[in-house]
Amino acid sequence: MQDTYSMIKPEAVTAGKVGAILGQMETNGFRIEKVRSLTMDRKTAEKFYDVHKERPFFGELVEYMTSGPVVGIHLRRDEAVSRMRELVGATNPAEATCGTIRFLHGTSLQENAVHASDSEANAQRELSIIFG
Ligand code: FUP
Repeated sequence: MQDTYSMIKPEAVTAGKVGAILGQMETNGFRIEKVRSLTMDRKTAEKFYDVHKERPFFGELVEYMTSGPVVGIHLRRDEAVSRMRELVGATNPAEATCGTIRFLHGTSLQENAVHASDSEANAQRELSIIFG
């Protein structure tokens, strides 16, 4: 069994997609270990996306991710990290495979419905930022 972290982003929470997205994760074999609803402050969002701090979209990304409530999810299954990345789909919803979470619920490159950890080390790092 492997742990991963996912986060439902503000536009999907506001649009009432939380239940559908959690359901899709459970249907795909993930066990939900913890769920936390929160609004990230600037410091937390900057730490969370530290890897992108030199990228041109960093400021907008932090602005967006602190604009409303998010839902942080600690999930578990075999090969959780790679399987969640598959279920989430490409970063840009317009390029995401049919049936993926971003295909179904994302609205733009920035407002792409969910985050999913891209490695086991990042999953542990992100879980500790959000769940302590
Ligand atoms: P992903 O791992 O698929 O979430 O994508 P990245 O780590 O590359 O990017 C993190 C987030 O930054 C994306 F979810 C959306 C946002 N982003 C932009 O807003 N503009 C870009 O050009 C690239 C990413």
